[in-house]
Amino acid sequence: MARIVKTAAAQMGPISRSETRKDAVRRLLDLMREAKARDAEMVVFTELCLTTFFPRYLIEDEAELDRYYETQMPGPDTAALFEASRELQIGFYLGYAELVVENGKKRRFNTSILVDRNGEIVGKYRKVHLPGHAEPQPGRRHQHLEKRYFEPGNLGFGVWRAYNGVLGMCICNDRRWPETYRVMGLQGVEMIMLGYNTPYDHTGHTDIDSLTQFHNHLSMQAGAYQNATWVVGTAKCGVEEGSNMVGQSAIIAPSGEIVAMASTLEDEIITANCDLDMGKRYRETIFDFARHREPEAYRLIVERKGSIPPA
Ligand code: CDV
Repeated sequence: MARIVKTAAAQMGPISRSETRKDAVRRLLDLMREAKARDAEMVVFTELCLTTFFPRYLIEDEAELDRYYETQMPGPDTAALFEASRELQIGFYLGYAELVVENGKKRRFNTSILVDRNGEIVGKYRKVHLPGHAEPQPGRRHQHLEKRYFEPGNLGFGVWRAYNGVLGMCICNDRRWPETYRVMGLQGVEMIMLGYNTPYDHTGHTDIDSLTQFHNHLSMQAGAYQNATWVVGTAKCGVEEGSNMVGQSAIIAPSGEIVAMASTLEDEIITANCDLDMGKRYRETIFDFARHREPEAYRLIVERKGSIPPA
């Protein structure tokens, strides 16, 4: 029997700094209902989708900073999403800032969860590749202080048996790193879900920044093709508190082809019928990892330190 998962990517337009959690959840619920109306069984929300992208600010007051984080999931404001999931029988991926207290110490992560069609959390991921800086950078119009507000994820790149397949998660900057996809690819992943907040001015080098859209799709399409997996990438986009962020949310097949793409910079649902068996043709031929990968050769090269001839 074909394993088709009708999947939605729920792109979000900007969330202003004054918008409350309840406001954001209301928008997510609208998107979820629209996804359901289009027969989707899973909806992929974006990174940090409950608040504005707060790492652009230097926030020195701890109580103020804490307000951007969830200390429980579901919590009082997010419970409605889980209830709607159960009621509508639609699952979701959700990105949020997570605050946990361990041994009396606050720990902060940029986190995503995978929820099944009964509103149960089946997987959790914490962002590994944190971009930006720990200290504000002089001369920048917008800061990017993820290294200040989060620690690198400590859960690895797991995969989960769900939706009749093998699913994985990552978050935003992770999508630019081949290791992200490959670690999940080696575990047989069939669909990777991710959310992103990508400002156009992220490097400060105009020649690189002008390629932001190209690099967005390049990373996800390459990751999909080279690991024979679906990739569902969902943006928070548009001009958020003066920061201009890329949209182009996309559903990408294991061929590397984009099969659905957002056309606005606002809240928008796109959908595709994702056949989880599609990656098989690639995994059994060009990307048959067991037959064609050469891990011993990779190890020798990485371990041969100092082997670069002097200039
Ligand atoms: N939120 C992110 O991780 N954004 C990064 C930008 C800063 C480079 C991204 O990779 O899109």
